[in-house]
Amino acid sequence: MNFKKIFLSSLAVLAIGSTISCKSKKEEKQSENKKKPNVVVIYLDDLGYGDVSAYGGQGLETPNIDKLAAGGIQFTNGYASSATCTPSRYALLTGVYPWKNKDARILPGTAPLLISTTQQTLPKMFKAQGYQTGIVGKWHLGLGDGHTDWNKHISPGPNEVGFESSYIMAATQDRVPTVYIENGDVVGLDPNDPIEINYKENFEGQPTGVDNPELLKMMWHHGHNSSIVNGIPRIGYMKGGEAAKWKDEDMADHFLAKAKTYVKEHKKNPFFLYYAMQQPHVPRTPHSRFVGKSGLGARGDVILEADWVIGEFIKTLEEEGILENTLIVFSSDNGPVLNDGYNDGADKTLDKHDPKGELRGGKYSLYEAGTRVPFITYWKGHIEPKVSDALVCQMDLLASLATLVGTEENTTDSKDLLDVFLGKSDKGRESLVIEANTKTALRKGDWIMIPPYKGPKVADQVNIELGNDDEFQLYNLKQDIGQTHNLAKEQPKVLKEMLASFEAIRGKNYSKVQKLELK
Ligand code: NG6
Ligand code: CA
Repeated sequence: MNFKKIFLSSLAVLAIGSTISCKSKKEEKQSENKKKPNVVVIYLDDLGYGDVSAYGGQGLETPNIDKLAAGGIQFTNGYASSATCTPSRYALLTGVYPWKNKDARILPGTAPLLISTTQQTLPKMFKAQGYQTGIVGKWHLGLGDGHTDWNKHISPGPNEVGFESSYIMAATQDRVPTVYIENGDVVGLDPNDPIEINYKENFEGQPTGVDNPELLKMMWHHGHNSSIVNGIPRIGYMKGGEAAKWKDEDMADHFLAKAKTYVKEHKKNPFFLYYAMQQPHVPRTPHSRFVGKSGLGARGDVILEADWVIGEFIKTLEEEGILENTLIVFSSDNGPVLNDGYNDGADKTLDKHDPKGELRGGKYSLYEAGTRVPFITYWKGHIEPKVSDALVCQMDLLASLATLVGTEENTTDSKDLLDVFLGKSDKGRESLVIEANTKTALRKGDWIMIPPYKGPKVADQVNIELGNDDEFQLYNLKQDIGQTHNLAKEQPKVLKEMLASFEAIRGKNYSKVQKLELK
């Protein structure tokens, strides 16, 4: 026997063997990955607790959202972290309380990226587990370093905080720049017509909402009187970029087409898609198919449009054969507002419809309607449908979805409530600090405590009760969902305990700064 020969041939066998086992391991991993559910977060903008018929909303039918509610877990105590957009989106994507970041406030279109590129995020968590990650829709978390040249590649942005593909509007529909941005580049930009943006002063000779009311198809009520795009006056000044400007009435169809394409192109392997729709935020610009459909004016019409879009999107998941392997989370970034700066008749055409439902307040408010929003988890064939009164927050999705995809997140603020989101438990959070314009309040059990805050009781222009009061406010939400009876004086012991729990989360220093003291 030639030992050398035997040695070499056994080496060859070993080598072939290890290639085979390597390959099969890879295949194993791939097939394991195939079984992992896709996750889609459908996130509306300013949709109220009473805007969805499944939530008791009157005078408006939202059949497609209702289907999600009827076939999934419909949360009645589901919260955005905040009563405005930017902080809520920050909490959703980072799992961190937004009041821990002093810049997490409504951002202008020129603001720098609010999320640090070193911070953990929902899409980064998914990506690390082999997921494909994408965003379609509203961003409003800042872009670049704050000195963005919109004619060059814009970075950092969603692609630098975990989204492998992004198709977004930078801020809001009422703020410039009014263009779509795909993976950091303005879509359809003509280099001979560069975009200039300024939030302080106008560009010479450019018409504005204040000076040129004759050019407007939608009249402004407060703010929103700078540059005019498509006959709609906006917040901020913009010059150039004509070919790239979006058509407001087509935005819903446009984003829907992008979301559908994303699903079709990524369905072979697990994906996380954040679909951030623009409705019913101002300016409310329903496609002509929906104009007049609700009988409640433009706000009702864009809610019907959004509901239709959701139906179409779910149809796509079904047609592509992945609905049963997709967990859908549906929610809204903050509560409702009627007149948010345009005379679009939203406050005149309500009939029986009350966007805040039985709740008090609205967008911008520390009362319930500011942050308590429609919140649904739906996973066909995997979730036993029910209504859950567990206390949950969008901020909890990071820790919870990490568990879903087989990893663990070391988080303080984001709680792992996967069992609650999948309907296996009703044990939600013990407590939650909610936020409105950097002011905070504590929800714990059935109670909510709103510390005394200076400021107007009712926001001037939008006509919404903000929650400011000279006294502590304490409500039992189980008995008094409309927050009509302040129990702070009748229940001093509960109030004391609530303040202690609040301070345990917010820190004693906050109380000191706010001069929160029990008499
Ligand atoms: C406010 C705007 C409001 C809306 C909001 C942001 C004015 C007077 N009001 O400053 O119209 O754009 O910001 O809404 O400009 S959010 O849902 O994105 O937080
Ligand atoms: Ca919003």
